[in-house]
This record gives sequence, structure tokens and C-alpha cells, in this order.
Amino acid sequence: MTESLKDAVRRAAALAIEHLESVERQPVRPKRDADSLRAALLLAPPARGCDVDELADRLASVMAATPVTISRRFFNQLFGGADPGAILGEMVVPVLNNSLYTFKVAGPHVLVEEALIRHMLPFAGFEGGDGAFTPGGSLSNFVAMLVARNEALPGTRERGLDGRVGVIYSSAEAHYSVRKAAGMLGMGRQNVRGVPVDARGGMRPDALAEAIRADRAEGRVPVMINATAGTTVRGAVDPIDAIADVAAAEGVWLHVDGAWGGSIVLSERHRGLLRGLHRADSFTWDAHKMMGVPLTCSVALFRKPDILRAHLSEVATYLFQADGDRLNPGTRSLQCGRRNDALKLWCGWQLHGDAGYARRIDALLDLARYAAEAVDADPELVLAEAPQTANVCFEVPGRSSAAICERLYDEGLAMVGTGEVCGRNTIRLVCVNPDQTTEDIDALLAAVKAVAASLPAEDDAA
Ligand code: ABU
Repeated sequence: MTESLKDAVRRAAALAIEHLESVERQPVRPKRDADSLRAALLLAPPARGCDVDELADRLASVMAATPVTISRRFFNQLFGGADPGAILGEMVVPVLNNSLYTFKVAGPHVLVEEALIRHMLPFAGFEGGDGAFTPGGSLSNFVAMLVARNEALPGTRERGLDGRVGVIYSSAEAHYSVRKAAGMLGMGRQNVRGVPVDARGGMRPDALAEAIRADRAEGRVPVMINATAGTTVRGAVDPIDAIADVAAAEGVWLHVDGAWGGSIVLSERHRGLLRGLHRADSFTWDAHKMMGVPLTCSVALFRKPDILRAHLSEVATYLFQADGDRLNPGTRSLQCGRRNDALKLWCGWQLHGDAGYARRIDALLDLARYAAEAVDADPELVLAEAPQTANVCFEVPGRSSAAICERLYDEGLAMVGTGEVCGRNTIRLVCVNPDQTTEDIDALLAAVKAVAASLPAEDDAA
């Protein structure tokens, strides 16, 4: 092993520490536009390489210009914060550099994945089922949809759709990945029904049943119902149990997209929100969101054992040469070469245990409730609705939510984004970092009001 490699690893650790210290000093970095970054940073790969000191300097410049997502002033996305256990695991992954397709080259990491999936399945009520790590919630939804399509339309894997039209049912407020996957799977984006939602943003089971009946009457094949556990903007949870009744009556695959809210199953206090999940056929669960694992770490879980291999396996004698399919996860993956996303989750779970993760989920949902009550009690703010999970949407009447968020960022006060709720552009505050406290919420709301007062009046209908 070369000294320069060890030196590089030491420098990476030092740069990471420097980043953490700079975030303590400056939790929100000033916004930089793309042109100023292109001009300031040496971005084009050079004809001749530089030495490692110069490289470390160039890397430090890129890091210093990077938006901060791990600080207590970041409320912008469905991820945030930094978890010591998971980061410890993630930081050793590149020096191990295993590809998670075979036991031969990944050894215990195949067993780490297996142990995690086996541990996660019962939380969904899928004991003894199947599962796979994917590069994100969109791809977990994709693989569930692929399996559902092949099950509903036999022969698709070999012959294609053969003129058959399969339909997907998802709420009008579901994540775009469902429509995108329909396009990628040859099913057609127009064959995704946006089922209307109720006043709380949950899919209406009566409208779902009606949509399925209408498609059947026209000769189309219902392929999958996608219920969402934690919609992107409102954090709404579809009524999974009532939707499962429709799925059972109609014999349609039920998928639950828990990319955002799936981790709530870890909390005894709150898992009732996902009542009926055990009746689903598949479940997307992102550990890089509420569990705080570094991006990306998503798992697609299936109720039926061994179902992934049936839909994804290929013969490759140059790759799968020993140990059998069970120990070669490449036989049931969307990917061939695959990075190790499991080790960081395994390390996080070792550190926190089930009990620690349950406390974490409880704390996030408690903080969201605190934020909602603080907004509701403030005469200058209007709460869009009581939060169901960890999203708090609100407005400053007479001011643009987008302009407020932009100004907060420009002034280095906070990063927070907007989302549409019932025809209004609202500020969407996401509680996903367990280091945040009620003081951070108070500071954000004070900053929102101060910034709003400096902006011109305008109505903010979506
Ligand atoms: N899949 C996550 C959607 C983006 C966000 O609101 O964080």
C-alpha cells in the first residue's frame, strides 16, 4: 500500500473535520450562483495532474462553496443532519471498495445486507419476505412497479406488453417517481391515474375503486396501487388499511411508498399511522431520510419470499461462479456493480438500536408538532394544516413564500423551501434533524417574520 494513499485518507478525514467545524461557525453558507462558481473553481479536468497538496486545496475550495445540509438551520429537504454511526460506516466504504453483487468479492457485506433486510421486514409485517437495497426511493418504487407489472401481465419480462395496457393508481399528491417509472417501464405515463385526495391529502379509497372499475370496463389491466406513507409536501399518509381493502377486493398489487414516512414503523407511538401496511405487497423505505443515514440508502421490501430473483435474475457465468444465488445479491438487483449502501445503515443501527431509532422518530414528530403549535399561536403566521408526520406547511399572509425562502437563504439565515397545499404556496418546514430543538424552530419563525416584513405585499395563490 502506498504512503500517498494513506496520506489521501488522512487528508480526507482532516477535510471532513474542517467542514464540521466550519458548519459550527457558519450554519448557512451564502448562496453562490452557478456562474460565479464556474469562474471561481477549477472544475475542468486538467491535461496534467497536480500534486496531492494542490488537489487537497482544490477539493477544499469545492467543499467551502457547498451548501450546508447538516446544520440546524437546514429545513429544506426530506434529509438533513449527520449521524455519527452511519458516517463512521460510510467513511470506510471506499477503502474496502467491494461490489455488492457476489459473496466472493463482498463477503460479510452480503451478510450485513441480509441481516438488515431480515430485521427490517417484520417492521413492515413482511416476516420471511424479500428485499433489496437500491440507489434511492425512486428506484425502490421502480423495482416494486416492475415486479407488480410482471405479476399482473404475465410474460412481460420476455415478450413485452404485447398490446396490453396496464394501469397504476397513485394519489394526486404522490411522488413523481411513480409516473416516471411508468414511462421507464414502457407502461406509459398517461396510464398513471392521479386518484383524488381528501382534505388531509390522503388518497380517497372510493375514488380509487371507481377508477379501477372504469379501467377494467375499458379493457385495461390494473397493475398496482401506490399508497404513500408521507407525501413529499404535506407528509400525509394515505389510509393504507382502507386502500388494502380495495386492493384485496380487486386483486391488485398494493405498494406503499414509505420513502419519506416509512421509518415511522420504528416508533411504537406512531406506527399506527401506517395501519394496514402488513397487507401490502411491497414497501419502499429510505433510511437516508428520517433515519439520518448519509445519501443514499433505500430498501425495497416485498411480502413474498424470493420474488426478486424471479423477476431480475440473469445468467452470467463470468460473474456468478460460486456460493449460489442466495449469497449473490446481483441475481436479484436492478444493478450489476453496486456500491455498499448497507454498511452505513448497519453502523447506525449498531449505535442506536431499535430503541434509539424509535426515540429519534418520536423526537422528529414531536418537534413538528411544536412548530405547528408555534405557527398556529402566532397572529402573523397561518398554519396550512396540523402535521400528520414531520412536515409543517405555513404562510405569512400577504407575502410570497418563495420570496421569503429565497431571502432567508440570501441572508444566510436558514435554508427552507416551499410546497403547494390546497392551492396555496406555503413554506414547507421539514423536521428531519434530531439535533434541532424548539429554539431552532423559534429562531426560524422569527427570521421568517423579520424577512417577510421587509418584502412587498403580494397574494400567494399557487
Ligand atoms: N424524494 C425526495 C423529494 C425531495 C424533497 O422534498 O426532499
